[in-house]
Amino acid sequence: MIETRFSHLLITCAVLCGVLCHPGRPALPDSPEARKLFRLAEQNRTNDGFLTKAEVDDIFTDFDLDMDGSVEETEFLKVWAEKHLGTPESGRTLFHHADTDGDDTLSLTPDLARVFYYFDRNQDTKVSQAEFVTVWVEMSL
Ligand SMILES: [Ca+2]
Ligand SMILES: [Ca+2]
Ligand SMILES: [Ca+2]
Repeated sequence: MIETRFSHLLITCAVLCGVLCHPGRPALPDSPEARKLFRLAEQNRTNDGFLTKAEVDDIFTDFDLDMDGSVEETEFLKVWAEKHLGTPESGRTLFHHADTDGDDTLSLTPDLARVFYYFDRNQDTKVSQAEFVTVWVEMSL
């Protein structure tokens, strides 16, 4: 009886360790926030299950609060918090990964063009939910 309980405890520990020790490395990266964002953005123009470049640009426009054509870190983190997209740390990390030319602002060119190219793993000019979530999680780590 005690031995059974002990082995249950061991299994529970092993499962917990597996989850806790590799929080960023599940077999398939997943993020409920990214999936929610994808679903909302994906339907913005064509409700076809894929994000087009125009739909990705619309996400950018959502973040550009003062509509000056570029997204500063403060704008990004404000919208990030409003949309409940995750911790401020992961928001900051994602922002700086998306800022591909390192000038501390996100712009349509070159940043968003490069980000879209990066999202579109199989180069079919549209982004599936799996592609979006995978790259989103990679960029926020
Ligand atoms: Ca779409
Ligand atoms: Ca702006
Ligand atoms: Ca930039």
